[in-house]
Amino acid sequence: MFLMKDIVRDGDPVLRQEAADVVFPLSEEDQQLAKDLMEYLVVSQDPEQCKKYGLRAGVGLAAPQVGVSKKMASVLVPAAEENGKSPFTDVIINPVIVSESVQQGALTEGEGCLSVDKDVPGFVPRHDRITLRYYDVNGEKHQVRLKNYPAIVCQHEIDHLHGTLFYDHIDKDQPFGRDEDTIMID
Ligand code: UDB
Ligand code: ZN
Repeated sequence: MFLMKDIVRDGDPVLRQEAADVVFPLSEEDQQLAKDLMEYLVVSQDPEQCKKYGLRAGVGLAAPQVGVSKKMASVLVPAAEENGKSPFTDVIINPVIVSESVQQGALTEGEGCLSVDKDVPGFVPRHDRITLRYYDVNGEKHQVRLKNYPAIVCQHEIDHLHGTLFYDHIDKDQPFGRDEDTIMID
């Protein structure tokens, strides 16, 4: 099981690398990685276990964040955040955003990251809606349409697979500046 000590922090070059495609069928090692990435989220979202293991409650975790430069990430959006409409939970492998809305969206609270210990205030403009194509652990291909919070989480995780961190998107001169038509998502 992953603990905070296993999570790679900003400054480690692995977080800036382009991750490699995952090969199917998954090796034993990659299967275990998929399980562990999801387990971290499940355990960390349980208040008791979160405290017991000293975790930060996570909604997504990408393989490079545990030092593995492969295109794999787990996403677990808790029910309350799903907005009732586009729930999303899976381990996403070799994900590609095949289309995206012109409409931008940003989290009201800004973003943080399990790999970034400091607070970086500011809006992180992203696409409000995306069509995501990915493979699951069984090698099955999925194509899903996501919006609002689940779409933001997936874009954050996919960024990790390309060496991008959330604060790269924050306007340095006007961190809380935004286009008139950017939707705010809580
Ligand atoms: C997070 N957690 O996991 F709505 F149970 C953030 C951290 C950086 C604050 C730990 C988070 O948003 N927690 C959360 C939210 C809920 C319900 C809940 C926990 N990430 C994931 C990450 O760093 N992945 O690489 C940061 C998010 C910011 C926007 C999307 C991902
Ligand atoms: Zn992150």
